[in-house]
Amino acid sequence: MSENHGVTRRALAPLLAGAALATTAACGPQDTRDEQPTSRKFPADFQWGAATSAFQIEGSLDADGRGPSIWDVFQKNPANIIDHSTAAVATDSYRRYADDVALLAGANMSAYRFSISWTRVLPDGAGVVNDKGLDYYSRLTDALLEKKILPYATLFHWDLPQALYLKGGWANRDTAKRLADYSALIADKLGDRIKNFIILNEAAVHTVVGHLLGTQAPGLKDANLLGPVTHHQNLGQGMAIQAMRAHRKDLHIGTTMALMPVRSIGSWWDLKDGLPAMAFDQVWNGAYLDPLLKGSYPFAARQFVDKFVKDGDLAITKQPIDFLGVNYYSPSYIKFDKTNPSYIGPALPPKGVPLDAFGREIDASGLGEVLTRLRDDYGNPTVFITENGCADPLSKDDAVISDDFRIDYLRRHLEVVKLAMERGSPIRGYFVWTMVDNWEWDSGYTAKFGMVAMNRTNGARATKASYAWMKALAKSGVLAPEQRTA
Ligand code: GCO
Repeated sequence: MSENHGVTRRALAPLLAGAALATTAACGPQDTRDEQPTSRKFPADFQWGAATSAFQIEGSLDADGRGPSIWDVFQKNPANIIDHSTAAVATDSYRRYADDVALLAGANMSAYRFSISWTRVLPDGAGVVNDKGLDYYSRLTDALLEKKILPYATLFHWDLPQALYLKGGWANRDTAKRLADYSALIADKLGDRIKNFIILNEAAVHTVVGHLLGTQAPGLKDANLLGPVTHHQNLGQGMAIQAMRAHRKDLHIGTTMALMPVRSIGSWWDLKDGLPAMAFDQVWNGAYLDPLLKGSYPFAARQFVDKFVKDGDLAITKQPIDFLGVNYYSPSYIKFDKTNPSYIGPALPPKGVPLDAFGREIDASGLGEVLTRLRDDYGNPTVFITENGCADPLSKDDAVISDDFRIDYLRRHLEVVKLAMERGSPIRGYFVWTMVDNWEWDSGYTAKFGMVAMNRTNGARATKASYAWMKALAKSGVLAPEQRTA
């Protein structure tokens, strides 16, 4: 299997640019020196954490009454997953969650972002509640709190109940209501101890990669779904926030987006490439930011969502949130493409921009761009960086334990975070993606994003260099400057 296969099979539309993406091995380094923050000390109450999602770590897919999700079905077809693996075991976290908590505590983490599997709790997506599934999250929560680690629970990280998919999935407006009911149930059952909730994870990825490119579940390639799937996720999110607040007043509710600065490959005055880039920005970023924070859709998104927006919907999508979760990996480059009906084509980044093993450009300045935009154009919401990280080289079977490239990547992005804070962005925490190498969706086990490696034969965990680095950082709150080896 070629490295490029990994890139092209993977999520983000702008990265589908072809062979040249397979050129570099790991996550750095970048030659240009970025602007540095004045102080390298983060506030004492800044949250340091790691992020995961249920389907990527839990395994035990049939245990204790869990129902099937669209990912259960999708992964059963080996052709859908690069290494033909399944998530049947993953990091075995359903059984080994105590190990995960010990690793978090060992790294001085004060927060943990995980997701709740909708079908563990509601096997059919609605209706009968599976207490054993709820119990798992209750045990995990207690174990975290005992170690003084704050739980941040994501409610929907792409694993839609198959029963709801069979009724139309996100193309069906009713799914929005189902999300709200499920969210209210979680607020009711777990809101006494979990106070921080993230409604959606990266709705843009789920829309585009799951329903247009078809390389993630549910594996559809239907441009007609862009409108309903986008809008019904936004609507469901608004309804879920309202429903949770109606159940409990003491929750901090946010949502997580995959925000990417979109860059035209042309000069700033070159509309030929600039207009497709602006349109893509509105489809990828604006179509989720605007309905939540402004109560509207940007022009390009309106072309496909308008048909599905009913009177009053935008008053529901616009909800006050306690924080916005930002997942950042890379910027995207766009050019005019006459072969694509939308004229939006992925482009290669300028020469010299390094790529990580996953084919993503390593460019921390893009995170700064996103944070500035939230500050200046979106009312400066409280932000948590809910994901950031990079993969070990894909070609290696074993994890890289001396992962200096990851330390370098994390440090560069944290410098940007600190600089943004000094310039007025209220950023309250940072979650590394991820703690233990896990099952990376259609890339299976080939992409390893963890600070901890896992032996897939016996489940044993081995910490990488980045783990020790994060441990020191979370303890001191001081971001060490780059260590240059002579
Ligand atoms: C995403 C998801 C994660 C991924 C991570 C690494 O951003 O795709 O939230 O589930 O595993 O981003 O690709």
